[in-house]
Amino acid sequence: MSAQIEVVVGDITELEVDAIVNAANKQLKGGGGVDGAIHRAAGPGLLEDCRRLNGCETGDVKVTGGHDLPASWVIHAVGPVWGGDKEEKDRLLAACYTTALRKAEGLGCASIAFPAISTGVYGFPGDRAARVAVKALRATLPDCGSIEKVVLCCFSEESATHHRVALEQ
Ligand code: AR6
Repeated sequence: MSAQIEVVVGDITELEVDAIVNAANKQLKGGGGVDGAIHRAAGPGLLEDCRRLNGCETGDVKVTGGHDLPASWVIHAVGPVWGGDKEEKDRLLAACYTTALRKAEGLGCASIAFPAISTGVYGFPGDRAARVAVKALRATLPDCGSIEKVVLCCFSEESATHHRVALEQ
């Protein structure tokens, strides 16, 4: 049976899951938004780990430990900046979810939480991003046997509504 996907409103840094996903930048050098919150909560060791990873391409992910976070792992995903070729941006955003989920499976994780990647500073429309996320997760979960729970951790009620609507479709 495929894993359960649940929507919560809250701070991803507080979640007791095996892995949390970060909405990072290509340099993996920290930043604002959820990236800043994760680095603050994890402590300075996270940035030290990130510096050794040699950056990350858009649509791809890199893994570090969770340091002071409740989560054991941080999967740093680089979402696309909205604009230009919309289908290409959809593809890159979907790749973040697919690749992060496969990576979590490879780590033996049973639970993973995602923020709404690219929907803050990177400007991806929230409703469209939620549809892309849910479609990518549903397509990939059957191959990820270790994953029992996926949390879509939204930072606003509006974002949660976008994800709930996407899950109903
Ligand atoms: N927990 C969960 N979600 C959060 C949190 C939190 N603590 N804080 C913000 N969000 P953004 P992006 C939501 O801008 O668009 C950074 O500077 C937020 O409301 O964090 O992928 C990076 O370094 C929004 O819905 O990420 C990159 O340079 C979602 O997380 C750039 O921003 C994503 O917003 C990445 O931009």
